[in-house]
Amino acid sequence: MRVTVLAGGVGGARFVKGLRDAVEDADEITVVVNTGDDLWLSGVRLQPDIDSILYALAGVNDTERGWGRAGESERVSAELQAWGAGWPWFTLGDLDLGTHLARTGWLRDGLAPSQVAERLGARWPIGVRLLPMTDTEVDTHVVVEDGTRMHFQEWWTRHRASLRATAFESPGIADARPAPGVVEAIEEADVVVLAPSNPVVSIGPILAVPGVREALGRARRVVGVSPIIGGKVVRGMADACLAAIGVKTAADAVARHYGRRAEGGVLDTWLVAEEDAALAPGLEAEGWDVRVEPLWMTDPERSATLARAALRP
Ligand code: GDP
Ligand code: FO1
Ligand code: CA
Repeated sequence: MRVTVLAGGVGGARFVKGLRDAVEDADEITVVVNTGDDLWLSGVRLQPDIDSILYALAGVNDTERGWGRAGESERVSAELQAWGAGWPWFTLGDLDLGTHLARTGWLRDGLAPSQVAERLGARWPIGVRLLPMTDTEVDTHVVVEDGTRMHFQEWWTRHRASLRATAFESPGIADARPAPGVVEAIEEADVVVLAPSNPVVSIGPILAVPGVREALGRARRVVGVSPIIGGKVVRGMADACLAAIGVKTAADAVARHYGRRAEGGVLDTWLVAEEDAALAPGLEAEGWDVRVEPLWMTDPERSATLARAALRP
């Protein structure tokens, strides 16, 4: 069974790990990853969501901190700080820097980000194919209350989403193209799954790449998993992001934000948590195929159970 997942970082990674356990032939999984979080810092290119998924699938991620490598050290970062280089609030771990140096070197050699992702994905037997959503640089920017514009990482990592966001922008996205293989992966999959990732800054940029929505329109079947459980985000800042675009932090509001394919949206089926079962009748009355499932990915077993639920016809 061919499965294509649209995903951000940690929520996406947990889901894809479960999916890899749930399907017999993991080689048939393609993950189209958000690149809106990407940035240039101290001369290297970072791709946080790609790296989060890569490290998690390889089992080398820092599960406590939620980003970067396990067993990390920060000697280079301390030197950068002493030089006054980079961002003092953004740590480039030594092991993680190895990834960024390799990536940046290959980019300098002329490889496209999608070719770089293929190389990065070949180091460990991760099983799945990782594809950046686009080879074009379309870093997400945030506009805050007083009109200031900043990189998403500054808003999130430096300010911890404490500055009220009024808009998320993806400069250059109108001219971006899906990376080679993205459209085919969506069109040829038996099922496309929107992972329980941040709807605004993880799934939003993927859907904003010209051609992706059209490809989803031609897909066999598109299933979405709610990242909101009981009116709350499980972790992260999706609530602050949703508020900025005028969407309530609720599983039914996120479904309506994505929309049904029958009405020009992107989804056929929407998975909500048991805690949100009361929201199902309202969506069903609007024609939605809603399924109530256990959505907590607190261990590999539960993640695999959720993945199986997403694949159920
Ligand atoms: P990020 O790029 O690292 O922020 O990760 P993603 O965008 O892929 O995922 C973040 C989203 O995952 C958040 O909105 C969380 O609510 C959601 N999430 C995290 N863990 C779980 C879980 O166990 N179940 C569900 N349903 N959503 C989760
Ligand atoms: N998050 C932090 O909260 N602090 C950091 O210093 C930090 C460094 C970092 C370096 C590389 C990388 O790939 C991710 C990093 N993150 C850090 C996580 C990242 O800022 C965000 O959580 C994600 O982009 C949101 O998906
Ligand atoms: Ca992200």
